[in-house]
Amino acid sequence: MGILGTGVGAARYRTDGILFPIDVFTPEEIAAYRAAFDRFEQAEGRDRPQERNRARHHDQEFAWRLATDPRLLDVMRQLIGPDLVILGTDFFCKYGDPSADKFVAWHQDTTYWGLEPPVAHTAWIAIDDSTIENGCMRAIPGSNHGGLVTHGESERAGNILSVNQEIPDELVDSSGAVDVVLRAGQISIHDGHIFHSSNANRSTSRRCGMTVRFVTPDVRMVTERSELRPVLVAGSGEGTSLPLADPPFALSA
Ligand SMILES: O=C(O)CCC(=O)C(=O)O
Repeated sequence: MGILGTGVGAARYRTDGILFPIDVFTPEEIAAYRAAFDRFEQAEGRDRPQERNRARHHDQEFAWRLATDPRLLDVMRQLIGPDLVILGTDFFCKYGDPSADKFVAWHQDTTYWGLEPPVAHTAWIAIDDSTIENGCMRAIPGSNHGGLVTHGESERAGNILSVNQEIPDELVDSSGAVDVVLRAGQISIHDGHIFHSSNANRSTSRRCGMTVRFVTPDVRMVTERSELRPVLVAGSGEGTSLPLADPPFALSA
C-alpha cells in the first residue's frame, strides 16, 4: 500500500497541491544526514549550498541518498506515477540571525524552469525542524489550479529566489495559506503550480531543507539549462527527450 496508505493522500494532493507532513526519515537517520550536511556546509561555506546549487546530488553521496530514499520514491510514485526523473536538488537555508531578513516571496516553481508542459513536483525534506518561528514554507492550497501567472520583481530586500521573482500582491489571497510545519525527517510535497513562500527566520537556529524536483519523462526542457542534469530514478525513461545523465551513485534497493 505504500507510505501514504490508501489513495486519500494522492486525492488530497491533486486537490490541494500540497501534502504534509509525511514521515520518511527516522530521527536517527536525519541526524546522520544533518551531520553530513553540516560538514558540507562547513567545507563550502554557507552561501554555496544556498546559491541554488542544483546538482549536488551528483557529487555528494548524502544528497543522492536523501533524494533517492526508497520511501521517498515510493511516495512520489503514488502521487505522480512509476516513472520518475530528478530534475535537480536545492538547499534552502535560513540562519537563526534575527537581523537577517532573508525570505522567499510568493511564487510558483515552474514559471522559469523552461519545461513543457510546465509540470514538476517538489519533495521538501526537513533537515532541521521547520517551524513558524524559523520561517517554514507557506502555501495556498488549491492555488495550483489557476495556471501560471505572470511574476514581477520583489521590491522587498532579502528575497532568496534566483531572479527575485514575486507574484504581484493583488493576485495573492494569503488568507487561506497554511504553514508547512515539519519535524526534521518529515517531508512535504508540492505541485510546481502552487503559490508558496516563506517568512524570515526569527529564531536563533538554522532552518534548512533540501528540495528534490521531480518530473515525469514526458516533460521536455525547452530552455537550455546546463546546470540541470536530469537523472532517471524509477521506472522507464523510454522515449524521453530529457538529456538524462548517468546516476552518480547506485540506487538503494
Ligand atoms: O524553503 C523555502 O523557504 C521555500 C522553498 C521553495 O520555494 C521551493 O521549494 O520551491
